[in-house]
Amino acid sequence: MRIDILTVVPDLLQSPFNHSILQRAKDKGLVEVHIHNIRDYSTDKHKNVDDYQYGGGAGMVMSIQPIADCIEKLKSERKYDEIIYMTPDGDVFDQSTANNLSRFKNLILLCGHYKGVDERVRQLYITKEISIGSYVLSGGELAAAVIADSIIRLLPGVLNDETSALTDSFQDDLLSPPIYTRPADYKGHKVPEVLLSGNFKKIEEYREEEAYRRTKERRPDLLK
Ligand code: 6GU
Repeated sequence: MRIDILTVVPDLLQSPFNHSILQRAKDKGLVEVHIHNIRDYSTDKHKNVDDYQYGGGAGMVMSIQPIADCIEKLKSERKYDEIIYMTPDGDVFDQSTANNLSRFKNLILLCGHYKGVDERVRQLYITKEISIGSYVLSGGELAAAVIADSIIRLLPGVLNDETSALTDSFQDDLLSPPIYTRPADYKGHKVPEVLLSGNFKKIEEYREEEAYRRTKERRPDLLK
């Protein structure tokens, strides 16, 4: 998979992709992440990327020209499955969207900044709009990192234990059960006996029950 991220703050996106699982995915050649600085595409003599809003009002609007030129260049090089605009008024992101996007080959993520992009960018280029929740971020960059992470970890071969993405919270609409590692007794706080029993049927039952209990308590909305 190839992910192209368009931003006016490329520095914000360097670090997330150079660690841990995402770094390993890149090293294994399973994903390429390309960060593009929208400012590099500005034909304005001051390399401006934003301007005042027509009709008046506070806040700057990202101009169409540099974004359009960047997207046109990318589109001339390969076919994109989705061109996604990161915006608080988009569809709220969830695991099923992550699953769907992980099947694609080429994605563009456009990060909004300031008041957002000129509406014509959305009309002409954007095929999908995503929000990561009902709160406002300073820009779409952290949201783009969130969705890229959730997609990349689903690509076959990225996780060590191939089944481990399948047992994630949300993957079957349930939260994960509690987990423990050594020691079995920490200052009198003990690991549940069943997990030490070696009885795999009992262990599976315990985990299912606990996953259900936790979901009912914390996220009853997932059970509907
Ligand atoms: Cl995608 N962008 C911004 N700026 N704020 C958000 C968001 C995106 N999702 C939730 N809040």
